[in-house]
Order: sequence, then structure tokens, then C-alpha cells
Amino acid sequence: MIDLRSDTVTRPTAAMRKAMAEAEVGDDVYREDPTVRRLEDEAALLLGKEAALFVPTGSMGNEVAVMVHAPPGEEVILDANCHIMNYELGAMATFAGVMPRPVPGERGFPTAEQVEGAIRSPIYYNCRARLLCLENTHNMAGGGIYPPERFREVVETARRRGLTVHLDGARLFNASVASGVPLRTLAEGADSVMVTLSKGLAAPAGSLLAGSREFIQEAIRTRKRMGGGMRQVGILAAAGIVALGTMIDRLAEDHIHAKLLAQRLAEIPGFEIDPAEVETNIVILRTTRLPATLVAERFKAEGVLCLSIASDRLRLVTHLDVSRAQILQAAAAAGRVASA
Ligand code: TLP
Repeated sequence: MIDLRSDTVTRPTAAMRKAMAEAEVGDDVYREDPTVRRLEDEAALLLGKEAALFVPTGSMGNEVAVMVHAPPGEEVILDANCHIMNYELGAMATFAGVMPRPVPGERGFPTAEQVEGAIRSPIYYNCRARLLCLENTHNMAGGGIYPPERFREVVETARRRGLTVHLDGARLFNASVASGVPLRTLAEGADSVMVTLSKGLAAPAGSLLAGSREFIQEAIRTRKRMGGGMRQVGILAAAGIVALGTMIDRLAEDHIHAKLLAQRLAEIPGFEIDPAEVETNIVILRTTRLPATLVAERFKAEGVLCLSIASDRLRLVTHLDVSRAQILQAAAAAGRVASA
């Protein structure tokens, strides 16, 4: 099977397994796991923040950030198609008790005007906007990179209006490699940023939440409240250290593969895709003749797995475990799928 459902399907490398087997560990609830602490320090440095915290998943990283930044009943401004709003089972409502205030960002990226417009007047019975959540790259907008100038404007506007900013950077590594902009620059101005080790970087599990020392102190308490205080988790952090140290630059290969796939798919009648819009490792394909679920089934019969994300949309994600030859095989299968 050529598995293009997500980059989360990547398996840990031999170097990661070795590092995991040899990891020095301790009880991280007492903050005594040296491998976890090393991973957190390295991540904080890379992201240009004072401190970082290892969390089991990207979802928990986002949820902890929302809970620390925004009290119940207050508003969180975010793009209508972002992960926090749509794919975390209403966690922001369930756990943080906050009100989402979605705006239709352009390709997933809210503008400064949209953020300004979403902040209500300060009449006492209005909800108060407390937090702005942004996503880079944007998953459902096809792995697009937040235009840097717009990001700066949006963050500046939010800060001026007294909002804190959280960046869901599950795939910030992809944005950095594709744009050549350092991670710390992409996270500049955000009060907190979450990055994921278990997607393109191929670690088996884990994400990092970074921010000020004070923010991380609160995040440790909130993570524990959510049941996310882990013990000898240096076993996982060891794989994360290998991921940060050796797996970032190779994402460029995934981006080349995604572009190649998009170019081939664009030539097939029954599919619609603009290869110019493919900036990183996600390809969102519109099916114009057949329902997406049926196309996904036909792909599966051809040995290619992808995700149907809307009645006329499929998502295909490139990653470490898919070679160029397999991309070409998938494109050839797509030709048969569309004409069947
Ligand atoms: N995304 C997964 C699915 O949940 C859709 C995927 O296969 O892409 N932020 C963003 C932008 C994400 O894409 C994801 C995962 C998360 C947060 C959550 O990370 P995890 O899966 O570690 O909880």
C-alpha cells in the first residue's frame, strides 16, 4: 500500500529506535527525566521561546494553550477551517469552556482586518476576545504557508488589541523548510507555539508547546490536569531529539514529491488541482466527476490510500515512507481511477 492519508503514518527510523533503547530516563512528573528536559531545551531554542513542554499530542498542546490563555466564557478568534476548531472534538468548548469566534481566513489565513472586525465593542454584556489562534502550515487549505507579512500584521493587531496569540505549528517545520525562514522567525510574536514531532519528522509520538517561562509553568499544571503528566517518557523524547536533529531538512524531499504528484494529477480529467498552490507536503484534490468517497475507494483498490475530506475533495500527504517511484505509481493509479 502507498499510504498518502497523512504524514502521521511515518514509522520511527532505526536511529530513533536506537536512541529510544538507550535513553536515560527519570520521572518526568517530578521533572527528573534528563532526556525530556534536553528535548524541551532544544525545542525552546529552535523556536525562540524561553521554555518548552513535551506533550503527548498536538491536540493536547493546543488545548493546554487555549486553557492557559483564555478563561471560560471568553472568545477565541480563529480561522473557520483550522484544526483547533474542527478536528479536536470541541475540546476548546469541553475543557476550556471558551467561545470560538471563527472567521473565514483566505486559504486559512485570517487578515488583520478580519481579526479587528471580530473583536466586539467593549459593552459589558459582550463576550471579550482573549486569544487568537493561527495555523501554519494550514492543513485543510492544502499545507499553505502563512504569508509572512500578513502574519506580522495579524499578530501586531492582536497584541495592540490586548489578545494573546497561539500558533498551531503542527507542520511549522514544513513551512520553515519550504520558505527558508527560520522556525524562530515564523513563531515571532506568538505567545505560544505548538510543533509536532510525529508528523513529517517521523517520531512515534509527541509534540512540544513553547512560550514564556511563566506560560510553561502554567502549562505543566494544565497538562497534568488533563491527565498528560507522563513518567519515564524520555523513551519517546529520545526519538524527538533525533527528529529535531536529523529529520527537518529532508522535508524538502516531501515537498518535491507533493509538487510532482500535483503536476501529474492536474493533467487527469476528472481531477482539479493547481500545482502552484502546493507549497509543502499536502495535496488537496478536487474530484469533479465522481464523489470523493468513491474515488478514495477506487484508489484503495489500486493500492493507494488517501483521505476523503469533503464530498468533492481528497487529501494526499507525502512523507518519509513514500518514495519518488511510489509517487509516480500513485499518479499512474490516479489515471486509471479517474477513467474507470
Ligand atoms: N492532524 C491530523 C488529523 O487530525 C487531521 C492529520 O492527519 O493531518 N494541528 C494540526 C494543524 C494538525 O494537522 C493536527 C493533526 C493536529 C494539530 C493534532 O495533532 P495530533 O494528531 O498529534 O493530536
